[in-house]
Amino acid sequence: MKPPHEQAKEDSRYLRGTIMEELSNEKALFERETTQLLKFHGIYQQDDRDQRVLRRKQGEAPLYSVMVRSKIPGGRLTAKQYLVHDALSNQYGNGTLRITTRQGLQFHGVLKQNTKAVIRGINRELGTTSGACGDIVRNVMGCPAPSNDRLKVKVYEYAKAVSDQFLARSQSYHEIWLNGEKVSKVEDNEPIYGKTYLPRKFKIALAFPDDNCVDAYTNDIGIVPEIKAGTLAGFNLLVGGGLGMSHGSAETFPRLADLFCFVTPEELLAVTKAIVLVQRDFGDRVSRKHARMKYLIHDRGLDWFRKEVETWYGKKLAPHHPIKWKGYENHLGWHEEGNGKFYFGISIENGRIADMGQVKLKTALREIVSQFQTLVFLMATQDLIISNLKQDDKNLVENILRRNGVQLPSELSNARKHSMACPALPTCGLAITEAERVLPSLIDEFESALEKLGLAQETITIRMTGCPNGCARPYSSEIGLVGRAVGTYNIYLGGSFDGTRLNKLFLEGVPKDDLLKRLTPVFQEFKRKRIASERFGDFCNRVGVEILLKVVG
Ligand code: SRM
Ligand code: SF4
Repeated sequence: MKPPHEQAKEDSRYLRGTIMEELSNEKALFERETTQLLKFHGIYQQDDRDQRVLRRKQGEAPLYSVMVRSKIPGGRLTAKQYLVHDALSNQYGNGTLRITTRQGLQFHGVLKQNTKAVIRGINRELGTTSGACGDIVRNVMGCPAPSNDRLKVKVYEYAKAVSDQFLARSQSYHEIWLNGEKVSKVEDNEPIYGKTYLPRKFKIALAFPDDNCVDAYTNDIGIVPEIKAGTLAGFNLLVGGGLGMSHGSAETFPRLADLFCFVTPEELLAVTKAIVLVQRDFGDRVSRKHARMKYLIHDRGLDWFRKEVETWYGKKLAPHHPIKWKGYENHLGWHEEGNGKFYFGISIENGRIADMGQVKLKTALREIVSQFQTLVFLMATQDLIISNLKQDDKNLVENILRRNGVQLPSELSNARKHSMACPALPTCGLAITEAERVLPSLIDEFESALEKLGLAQETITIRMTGCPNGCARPYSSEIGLVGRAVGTYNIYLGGSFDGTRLNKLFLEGVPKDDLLKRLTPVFQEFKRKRIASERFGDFCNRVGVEILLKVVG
């Protein structure tokens, strides 16, 4: 007998379930079984956790709404697509938009009865929410930096082809959200996924070796192009990355992907498909905590995995080539993109696009995108690029930002520009404690502490999450702050700046107000004992957490 979560997928008639019926009832919430299917359509049912306890005391039901996530391969949006998200978030959401750590865009606070209007609005501009969540291949990430470089354009086309290959083929999305009726007489079928889709979410990212801004090693598949003598020789593939874990459960852990094989451009689609099929057939469908491909590879070994992929692919795989990583770019500020055009990377604190007090970020972006009809590129660092601008536009763009109280990247500290937090409270149902709402003030404190030590120029990645699931990728940062209990965090140290090494647990259960106090001696030791221009993460890794613990006392 199948476990209930697998049986539910099988019985859902390719993700239909009773979504259509429930959309037309009066209830404020979807039924529990339906919420699992809704994820495949890009929707999460949530309730306002700030109000949960009070409402319970008053005998009222939780305040339900949904989060809707747009799936945006490579984070690329036309001006119209960006503006429709902006308008829909005002009309149907909580008035904010949130750039995700996988280059998606989220609406929070959408009432059940408005879900369809939001999804229709997105699709009208040729966007989609299908496959943004659920046990399926999620948004395929790629470096967002606009470029007219012939090879980069070509590589992007391959990334798009990989993304397209894994789109759901079922008509259920169209039926439920767009047409209300069957669009095709052809029987539904999912040639890659089958009726039960994948055992768990599946993530793919493409990164150039000179810029790991998408954190390729934290994905189920990382795709790394190899350019030789001005031509695209092929791609090195990484497999088995993933970050989610649970506190106190040693069988769950973050894992970086292994270098796996080298493929020619012609082989890329077939080999990535074979990898997904191996995970489909052998991934754990009983325990969802153990269902990601990283556990399959960890348990059975890379040699076993390779044989299975070769069986599906029908050929031997070529060994991988060495990759020389050169860092990661945050793409903030002005850059040339070719053909006399420029792009501008704008830092968005924790990805939240909102008008708050004097800072009218959302208004400013709307004005810029409408006036200059710029393309918009969302970054895996929760920031945003506007592109296709002329030299003469530069001052005008900066003036719009200034007029709306938005700081330019050059005016922000390194600590702020290199930090990320997940949404956590009040929307995330899994949050143990705060992240997005407390990181900005924590960064204020970090800024002044680093400045006092003469370390303000250091670029140190600081990432915070409200639980151990790892949505802001805290385990691949130099300082990871992971919610442990209400108001307390585990501190992780020693990851590399470019995301090619995981950090290690340093201290457990530190109250929020003590975080800086516990880290200051480490910063002081770094200042005293770093070698030449050694980075903070490399220093912590070289010295080791055991020695650093003695420093903290
Ligand atoms: Fe995540 C679940 C938000 C990137 C690992 N994640 C969730 C949910 C949907 C909570 C839930 O299941 O009820 C969060 C919704 C919160 C909210 O209110 O919006 C949530 N995850 C996010 C986002 C929005 C965080 C952000 O700051 O941007 C990111 C959306 C990306 C996107 O556009 O698709 C997001 N999540 C990630 C990443 C980072 C990445 O993929 O690069 C990870 C770690 C990498 C990985 O997958 O291993 C991540 N999220 C998880 C997990 C743990 C998965 C695991 O293997 O154990 C969960 C929980 C789960 O799946 O059961 C989760
Ligand atoms: Fe929610 Fe945890 Fe992800 Fe933060 S890390 S968004 S608290 S699931």
